[in-house]
Amino acid sequence: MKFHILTIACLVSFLTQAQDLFPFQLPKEKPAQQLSAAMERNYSQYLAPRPEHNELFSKFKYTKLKGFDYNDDDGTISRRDPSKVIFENGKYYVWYTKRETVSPPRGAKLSTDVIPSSDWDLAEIWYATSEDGFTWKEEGVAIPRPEKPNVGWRSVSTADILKWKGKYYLYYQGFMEASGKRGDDCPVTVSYADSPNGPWTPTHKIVIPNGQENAWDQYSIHDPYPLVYKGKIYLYYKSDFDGNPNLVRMQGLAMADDPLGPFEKHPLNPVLNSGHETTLFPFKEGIAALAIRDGNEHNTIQYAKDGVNFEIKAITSFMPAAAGPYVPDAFNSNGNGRGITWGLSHFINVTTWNKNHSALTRFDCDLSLDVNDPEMKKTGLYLKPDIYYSQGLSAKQRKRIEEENKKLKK
Ligand code: AAL
Repeated sequence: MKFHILTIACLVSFLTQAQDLFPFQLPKEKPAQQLSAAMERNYSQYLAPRPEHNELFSKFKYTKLKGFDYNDDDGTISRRDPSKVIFENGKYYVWYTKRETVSPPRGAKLSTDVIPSSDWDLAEIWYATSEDGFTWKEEGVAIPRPEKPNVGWRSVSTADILKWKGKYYLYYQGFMEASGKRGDDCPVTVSYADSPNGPWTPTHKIVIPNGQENAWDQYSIHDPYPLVYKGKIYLYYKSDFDGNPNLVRMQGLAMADDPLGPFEKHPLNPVLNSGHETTLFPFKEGIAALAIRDGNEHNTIQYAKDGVNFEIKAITSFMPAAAGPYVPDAFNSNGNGRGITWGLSHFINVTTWNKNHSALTRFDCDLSLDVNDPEMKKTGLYLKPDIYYSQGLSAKQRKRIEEENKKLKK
């Protein structure tokens, strides 16, 4: 009898355990069984349990653009920080920082009225148009540097575009001293026009001011990025703070009912704890964001149902720097954001430091609810060993390792 009871008990425990084993086929929905923390979040945190079905996961593919000349990469011409791409008058438009100077950047100490301190010093906002997004025609300057002492007299850079009630607004960083003299300090100003071809009227006013003393954004307001959301202008921006060498970069939100302000900063700022430049787009009823480098959550794609409280929805790699996507519904998503599939971004390390300049590039991805491109949903990156070795140990690190070896042998 004892023997029988034992067998039955073993059988029952075996059957219950068997029931709880995680199935061979990955269930689409969270299975009703106890899960490890990793499996729990695989179902609760991401839009789908596998990246192929996760609408906010994508890899990124890059294509060299045609139509931009860089003076044989001698560092005297730079193009960087593209705006969102918009489609108007039968073609795509983009705005970007263009520096054309007598020399490459030489750092704050060596900078003069004509020698730039940084890649975005002594710059202007230019624009280009394209029929297909691959070949671009540089059309000319949209925002020149204004006369001293107007906002941006030293440099205007890093623009982004808003279309609101039939008018166009360019928001951009306005420097009043060479970047690097004291951090990368600047506020944001705005110009407006009746057509994307201009002419642009500068307001000469600070529209997104620096934060008050001791606030995270007291010195810099970077990368203004306007979207229309819930009938309002939601302008995301980045600030760098905590002073060198602890510099940290996070992103905040300022909202307005009128493009010329007043903009009210969100009380919960910063709303993204990671990312360098700002790249966001309406997605379903909320807003999605690319958090590229910097911060604990670098290399993630995030989503906030309310445009404010962002959560990680995908982890990826090789993200586009300073991306300006083509966001067809940037200004009219009406709570049904469709996502993005391409845009322009920049490479800042095209050459060596003494010929430093940046170049615009095209990126493609599938972060769209309307496109299903399985090639963009593969997580692997097949990089040649050279790429790894080019990011290899520094001389200082080699020295540390030598010391460690020596210690062992003593
Ligand atoms: C960029 C942006 C801002 C910074 C500098 C130029 O990538 O974050 O624009 O000021 O670097």
